[in-house]
Amino acid sequence: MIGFRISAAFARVHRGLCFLHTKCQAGTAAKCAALLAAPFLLALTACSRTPTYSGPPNLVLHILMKKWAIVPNRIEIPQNAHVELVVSTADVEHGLAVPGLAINEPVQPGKPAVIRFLALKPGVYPMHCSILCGRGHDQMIGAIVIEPNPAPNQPSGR
Ligand SMILES: [Cu+2]
Repeated sequence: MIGFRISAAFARVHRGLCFLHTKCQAGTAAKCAALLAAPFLLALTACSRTPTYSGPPNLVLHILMKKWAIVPNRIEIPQNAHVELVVSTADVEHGLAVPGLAINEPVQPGKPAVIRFLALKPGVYPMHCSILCGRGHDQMIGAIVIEPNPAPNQPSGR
């Protein structure tokens, strides 16, 4: 009886929390626990933060968002730069999203967004507009490229 009550309560909690599917068919407690854990694991991975720094930036870059482009659409940054992006819009509200750097900032007309991050890991990080702004919204794409620093002992030139 107690077991039944616990499992009924567990099922109620599970139904309340499980948003991965509409009709939960989890039959066993183990399956149910796995389903309950999934949203928390997703939440943990979604919580990755933009690496940041203290003090003044050593690289300030201006980005203009407009119907329907991000200007410039390719931004090259040396590894370990203390970056400040000043993002403005020429027309309506847009949003600058760089998922690989955990950046997603709305940009409102007349109010540039200031985004600071530490360019830690070399790579190509696609960026796009994250606020539906009209028919050309999908064209608002680009990339931030973090260039690896040469090894300190590497000879430069020929
Ligand atoms: Cu948009």
